Parts: sequence; C-alpha cells; structure tokens
Amino acid sequence: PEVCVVGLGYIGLPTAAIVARAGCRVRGVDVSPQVVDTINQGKIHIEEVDLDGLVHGVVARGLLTASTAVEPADVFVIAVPTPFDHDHAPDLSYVLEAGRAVAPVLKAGDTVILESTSPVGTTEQLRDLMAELRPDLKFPGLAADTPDVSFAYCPERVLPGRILEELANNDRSIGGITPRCARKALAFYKLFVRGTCVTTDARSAEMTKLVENAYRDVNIAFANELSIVADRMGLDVWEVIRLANRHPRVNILSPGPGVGGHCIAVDPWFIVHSAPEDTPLIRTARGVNDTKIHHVIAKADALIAAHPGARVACLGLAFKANIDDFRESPARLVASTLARRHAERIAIVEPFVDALPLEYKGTPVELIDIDTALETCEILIVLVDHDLFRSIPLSERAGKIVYDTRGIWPDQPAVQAATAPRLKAV
Ligand code: SAJ
Repeated sequence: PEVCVVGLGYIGLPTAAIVARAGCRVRGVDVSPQVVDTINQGKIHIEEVDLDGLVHGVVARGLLTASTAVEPADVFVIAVPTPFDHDHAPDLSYVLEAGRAVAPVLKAGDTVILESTSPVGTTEQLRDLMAELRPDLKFPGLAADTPDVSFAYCPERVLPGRILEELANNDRSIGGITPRCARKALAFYKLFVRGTCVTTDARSAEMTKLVENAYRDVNIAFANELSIVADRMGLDVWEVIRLANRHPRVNILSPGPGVGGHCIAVDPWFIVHSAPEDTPLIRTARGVNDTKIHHVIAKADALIAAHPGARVACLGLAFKANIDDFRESPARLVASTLARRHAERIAIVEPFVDALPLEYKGTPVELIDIDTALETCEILIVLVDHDLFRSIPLSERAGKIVYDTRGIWPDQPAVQAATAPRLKAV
C-alpha cells in the first residue's frame, strides 16, 4: 500500500522509516517546512539510535518523501502530539487538524489509523469529523451498510532510545471502530511488526495506552514515596528495595528525582480528566512524583548550604539515562533551581549536549566534563543514571559528598544526611 504518515516526530518519523524499509512507498507529512527539508535531504531532526542511517537509506531509495501537504494514499497514520492544557484537559486540536487535512483526499478502501495517545472516544471523534467533511463516503459505525473506509486506534509503546527495535518487536493492540476496521489495520501492521498484534475495539485500545503509562506512574510513585520515608528514617531506600524485591511477588521500581518525559507524566491525567471522581490513586501518584522533585531540591539545597564554599556538580539534565531528551525533565528542574540559588558554586555535567540550555545564559554556571567534575567538585548530585556516571569507580568518588538520587553508587559511603524541610504533597 501507499502510506501517509502525518506528524514526523519521535513516533511518526521512525514509523515512516520502518514502513518504508518494509517496501511501502511512504509520504511523511509535517507542518514544519524545516522538518520536511531535513528529511528530504536524508537527514533527521531528532536523536534516536540508528534512525539517521535508516532515514538516509529509505530517502535515497525514493521510498520515503516528506511534504507539508497530504496527498492520496491507502493508509493514513496520524502520529501528532496530544498535549494537555493548564487544567490537564487533553488538547485534541492537532489530531483534529490532521483529520481535516486527510479528509479531502480520502477515498473508498482507505484506512485511517490514529497512533497519538488520546482519551477514550477520540478515534470516534476523528471519524465523526471526517464523516462530516466527506458526506459522499460511508463511515464505519455510522452507515448501516458496508462502510467505504476503515478507522482504527493503534497506540505505540516504544521506549525512547530503543524506538526502532521496539517498533518492530513489541506486541501491539489494534483497536478497530468495527472488527472489520481492526482487520484492515492488522494487515498494515503485519507488514513491519514482528511482535504479536492483538485486535480489539478502538475505545479499549485507547484506554489500554493510558493504563500502561498510568500503571508505571503509580508504581514509580510508590518507590518515590518510600525514598522520602527512608530519608526521614535515615535508611538506605535502595537496600530496602533490594531486599524486598527478593520476595517472589514483589517488584518495586526505582526511586528517582521525579518522573519526566512527555508520556508517563502526562497520560495519567487523561484518565483523571475523564473520571475525576473515580481516580484518587492515579491523581495522588502524580502528586507524589511531582512532590519528589521538590524533595530532591530541598535536600540538595540543605546539603549545599551545610558545606559553604564547596563546589557542586549536578550530574545529568536528561529525563532519563543515556538520552539527550530534556522534555519534562526533573533533573533539569532540580539543576536550574539549585543554580538560581547557588549560581557561582554549581557546575553541570551532561555528556549528551555541547552547550547548556537557555536558562543558564548569563549565569556563571558552567558545563564541564566528568573528569573536571571529579577533580574540582567536592559535592556530587546524581540526577540521571547515565552509564558514564554509573561506571565511575569508588576510588574516584572517595571523599566526595554525594547525593545520589538514582542509587547508581550503592558502594558510596553515606554522608551525614542534611535534613530537608518536610513538604506537603502537591
Ligand atoms: N523512572 C523512575 N523509576 C523507574 C522507571 C522510570 O524514576 O523505575 C522515571 C525515568 O527516569 C523517567 C520517567 O520515569 O524520568 C519515565 O521513563 P520510562 O523509561 O519509564 O518511560 P518513557 O517515558 O521513556 O516511555 C514510556 C514507556 N511506557 C511504559 O513503560 C509503560 C514507553 O513504553 C511508552 O511508549 C512511552 O512512555 C510513551 O510514548 O507513551
């Protein structure tokens, strides 16, 4: 089939490239002319393992072309952002805009697949909008007789840093507006997915995506709450979790400086927004994970204040290990808050960038490499578990005052804990 992927971001571009590699002609569509130009030159505008070589190859073979305009195709994959607004209400404007762009070129036999993380009912809303714009076509679930077009919701579940591998190998939920729609979408995913594709209805698939990320958020919140309690009790939370996880039915996740990225900290709100009365647990977990950021700031602040004159290295800005993605990064928030309070004493180590983000412009805060940090800083605050940091042996950290929010150095002798003020859950 000819495939059109609308939205060439972290999901759309890798998907377009993998589908092209499977031998389909793919047109990628994006609103940004710069993104389109970059891709048409065989280059990429995002960082992802092995993506540059793949895009370069499929563009060179003429299998992937990018454009700002939607043209006719057999399968349309919509992978645009679904942010939330200040009330945590999902903003579906990009999805509906994509629907408006596809509607004029839709023809009988086509399949429209929504991949963007969306609240339950969005695929039907997209269908309703397109049905209104194309009264000449029969749409699934609306017309009594055989529909002309198919609609399905098929969420991605790939992990940044492993996107290409997971796009091909993860199992997928394929939710059709009708069973027939699901079968049409299934035939498309079979072209490039080696994992098992399970068909269901669109609403269940929409909820499944939200549930997966809310599940993880709630479980990380449990670990983060334990870490705050352990701090108060003077216990090493990592030791407690290691021991508890020896129970055959216990598997506690890792505490950290909070939850970042644009999925796990966002998607649970879509469930809360749809059922505010019935989601105290999910809402509280969000609050716990956000509070953890402020707990880390308060504890680091107290530690820095307790050692006047000592130079401080904040290790990491990314939202998680081994990537250069700073979106909703708790590490970035912690570092910039500490830098505002103790500017001349703070340096930052982030091996995944060449320059500090804009918020440091005009401040004395420097980006230094890890060797310089080990030579010149007495206090190390670990905010990201990059492999580079994890691999530093104890001999190089001996005598340092360390606040390790990720538990990457279990052999580091504990320093006298600085007491941080108690914070109320947000
Ligand atoms: N984190 C912890 N402790 C843990 C695990 C994670 O503090 O034990 C933190 C990370 O440091 C990071 C945040 O949580 O700040 C999220 O990281 P992540 O690696 O758990 O997940 P993401 O946001 O990179 O990707 C998630 C994945 N969802 C699940 O694992 C359920 C991915 O499969 C989804 O495709 C992605 O969201 C998405 O796009 O929705």
